[in-house]
Amino acid sequence: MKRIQVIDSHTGGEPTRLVLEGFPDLGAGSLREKLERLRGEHDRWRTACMLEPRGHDVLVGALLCEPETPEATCGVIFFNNSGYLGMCGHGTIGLVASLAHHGRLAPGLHHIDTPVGAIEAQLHEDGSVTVRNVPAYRYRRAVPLEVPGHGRVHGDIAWGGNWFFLVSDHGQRLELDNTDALTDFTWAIRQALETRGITGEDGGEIDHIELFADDPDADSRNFVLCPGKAYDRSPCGTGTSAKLACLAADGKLAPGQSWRQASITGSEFVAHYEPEGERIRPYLRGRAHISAEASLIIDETDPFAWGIAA
Ligand code: PYC
Repeated sequence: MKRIQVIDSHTGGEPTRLVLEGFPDLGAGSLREKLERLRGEHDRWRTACMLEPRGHDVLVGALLCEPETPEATCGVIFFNNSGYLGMCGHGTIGLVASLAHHGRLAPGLHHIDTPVGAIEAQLHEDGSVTVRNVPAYRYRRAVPLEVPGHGRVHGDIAWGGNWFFLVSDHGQRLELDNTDALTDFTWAIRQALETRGITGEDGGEIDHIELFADDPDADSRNFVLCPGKAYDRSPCGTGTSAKLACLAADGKLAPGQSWRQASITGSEFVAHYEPEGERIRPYLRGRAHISAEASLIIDETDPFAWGIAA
């Protein structure tokens, strides 16, 4: 029997499973190198935690790692049902809330290393967390895309810690009772991007699709399709960062000005940015709640010990 110690939380409805102990030793080196070792040599540990019967499509995993830099409290590698994420905003908020719940972290400022760079997280006295994300930028503006069965849309390509295609002229209804149609539509966009070879800078795969609409209570509402085809129940921290980069590039949001980004479920992040050379530095504030402390058990005689793979 193998045991994996986890804490489950959700940030604005989007779940995070923090792995505290039980994964194989990933050896020395940078978090990028450790991620590649996990992907190349030990990926079944991800699938055991993320896929059914222990996990599900919506879940994001966060593997707690040793810090890479001296000032950091910890390092983290994010993953989900389909693979690995560069950064994860809601997951960072979940990580901080879970470590605080476990008595490992107190209110204050914490440096955290990720495979795509160092970030900071401020745990506030009220339990909310402000994430200072990696720098974000818009790579291309209003890229036309013919989506089979749906017609032409235009999207910005932006980096917020993952690559996003951000679409406003979609004609879709962004409501919780319409998520099947939104999933089909955004999946068709993702496939069309792939078919046409449209990527982020340096060929980075655009694996998150983000739709926007007006919201009566916030500055905007989004629907974000994640790489494994589940939609984000939170406003998506990296997606909100990508949105801030586009707003900044269009001169529609000033540095320091608040942006309230609502999700399709009605949860919210409050965000702002600071200019940083050609890029912007996004800040996102949100709140996570703990939902479970558990040991996942991997019984080698279980035919689905390492998850039900598609
Ligand atoms: O909050 O950055 C985020 C995120 C990425 C995928 C799911 N959530």
